[in-house]
Amino acid sequence: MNAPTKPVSEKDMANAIRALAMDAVQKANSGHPGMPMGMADVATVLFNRFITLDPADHRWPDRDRFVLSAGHGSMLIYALNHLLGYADMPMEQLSSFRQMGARTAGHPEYGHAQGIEVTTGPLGQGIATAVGLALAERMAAARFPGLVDHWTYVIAGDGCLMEGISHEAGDLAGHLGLGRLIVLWDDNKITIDGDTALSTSTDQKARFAAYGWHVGECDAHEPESVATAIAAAKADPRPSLIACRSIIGFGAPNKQGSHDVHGAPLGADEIAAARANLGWTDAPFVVPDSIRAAWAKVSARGAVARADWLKTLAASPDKAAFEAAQAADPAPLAPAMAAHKAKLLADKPKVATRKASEMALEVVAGALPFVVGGSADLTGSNLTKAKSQRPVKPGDFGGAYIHYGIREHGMAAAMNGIALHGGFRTYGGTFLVFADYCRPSIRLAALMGVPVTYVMTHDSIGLGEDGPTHQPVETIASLRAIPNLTVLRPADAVETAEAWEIALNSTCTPTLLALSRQNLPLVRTDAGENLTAKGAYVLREVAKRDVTLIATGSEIEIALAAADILAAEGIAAAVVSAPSFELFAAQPADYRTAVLGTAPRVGIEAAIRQGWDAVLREGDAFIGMTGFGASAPAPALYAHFGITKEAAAEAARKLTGK
Ligand SMILES: Cc1ncc(C[n+]2csc(CCOP(=O)(O)OP(=O)(O)O)c2C)c(N)n1
Ligand SMILES: [Mg+2]
Repeated sequence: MNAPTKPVSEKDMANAIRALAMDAVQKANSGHPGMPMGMADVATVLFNRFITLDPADHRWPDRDRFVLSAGHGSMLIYALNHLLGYADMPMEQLSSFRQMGARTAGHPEYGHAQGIEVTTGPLGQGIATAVGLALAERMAAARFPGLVDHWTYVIAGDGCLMEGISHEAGDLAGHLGLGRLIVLWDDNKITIDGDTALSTSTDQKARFAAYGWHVGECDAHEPESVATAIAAAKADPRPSLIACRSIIGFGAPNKQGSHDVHGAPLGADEIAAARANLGWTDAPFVVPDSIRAAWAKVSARGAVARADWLKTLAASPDKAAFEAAQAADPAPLAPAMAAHKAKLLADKPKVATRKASEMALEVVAGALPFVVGGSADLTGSNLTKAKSQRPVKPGDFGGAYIHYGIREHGMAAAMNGIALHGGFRTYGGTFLVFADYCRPSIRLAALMGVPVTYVMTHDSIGLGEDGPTHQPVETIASLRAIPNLTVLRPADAVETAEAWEIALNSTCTPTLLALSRQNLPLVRTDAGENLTAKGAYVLREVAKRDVTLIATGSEIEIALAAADILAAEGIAAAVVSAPSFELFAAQPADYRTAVLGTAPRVGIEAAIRQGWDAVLREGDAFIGMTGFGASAPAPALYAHFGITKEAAAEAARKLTGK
């Protein structure tokens, strides 16, 4: 008779995570074993008893979301996803941790592997993105009751809570009462430099309580303590922070509790000591079948839940509407926008592009019910609210407009979460100069490939009297530097409508609209083809070019006026509108050559020249800014900084020698 096998405990399940984390970091000779080892027990209880997901369908819309905000602990999520049985996370992925081509990147990357909901690593982004996930869950639940009913769980470290964005995110979540958000704080009192006492004295629980959160605590190495705390968090209607008192590197007898285990391999001797200490007898990258079977039960529970949900969906009168929101198909926008653009051509409105954006948004909101937006307290300036959009409020999530408050960074991260959740397309507004306050989240949107839209108004010295603190000069160049971000600076109401169509048809690239405060004339005379989508196009052609004037946004008006001056002098100037350098760069070479021509070129943009080498050559001229702006009315600023039709004409004369 075989000896009875010892039943597998949650401690055993957690030790599998610890062993895999130690072994993968050791093999890679790089990585962070301390966090996965310290939080292995918490993660085990969380997944074993609470989280519902099904690795057989990682896109199941009603799955619980798990965000590893402390992204340096990536081996925690890779080990979990391996043990849960995701098909794309076999043991070979763990043994090639951090190597070229492996899905097990240094930090968890959305889209590299199933079950990674959010790219994390820049501390604080995960918790702030999770606020967007939890908000989207409530908004979707309000629209489709009975079909959407899930939780967002976050594991965050001391670093995530020290980052400023955690304040914006915590405040917003507390205000909105996002009770399905549960943050498990790895309260290990250690960061890279050593004890957290080196750099912080904050009572984090009091801080989150002040935001209106439920706060709890647990012993991170006692499964019942963890389970009790999570159950209490679930029972409370507020968002929850659970301080999980943990020991970093738990299990490594000589190194645990010290910053030495944060981000370096334990070494062969300490791994051997940890194996002995934990009673883990298996070889590296080997998990006993009994422990695998225990983890498989977690996935089996999720599979049952998903099967039930599919039955509910099949019987739901909302099935078609739910699936349409999931697909977020922008097709209905095209005819509505065509009618809008035809009306623009007839009416020829002279409006700021921020106003043109508002006009386009009315069309968007009418055509695409899954679009939700907001602004960081600048709704009346950004003009981001369509009339039909009701505000989202605590306890009333049926609205489509989010008052983000003065929290640009939190907004940009929440937008990522809303987009990643699915069921919505989303946008958010602020002044362009405050793109810098959003930048880490914009960068992650671009890296993850989430098609959010930034509505950034007051895009140059043209905003006038608010002065240089508010006048972007280097901002557009710095945004053009972000890979996989489409920056659009439309020149009139037609280009602005086209820009919105580009944004909403984008599938894996975020879009940033740089919009004017000041009024601009309608320069387009037809709207058959979306010319903005080409990035740059010939707005005014001449028989034989002496010079090509290339401008963006509000400076198109200047380019056209300069061309008129030159024409009167017998100098033939073509005008190229260049709303997006990225889209232009993606055009075939022969198109780009035809648009830019061979004649001398003058670039005009009320911003610094950096980046204009995309369209200007050695010897071409640039009319723009060389430093910060000033506080004065816009026309006086343009004259003062020499961004005028006269200056453009003079530059053209010099280049052509005429
Ligand atoms: C925005 C940002 N700043 C700095 C880092 C580098 N960094 C990675 S982990 C870490 C310390 C984090 O401490 P904690 O969250 O307590 O993690 P633990 O050491 O407990 O695993 C730092 C500074 C980062 N990843 N992101
Ligand atoms: Mg820590």
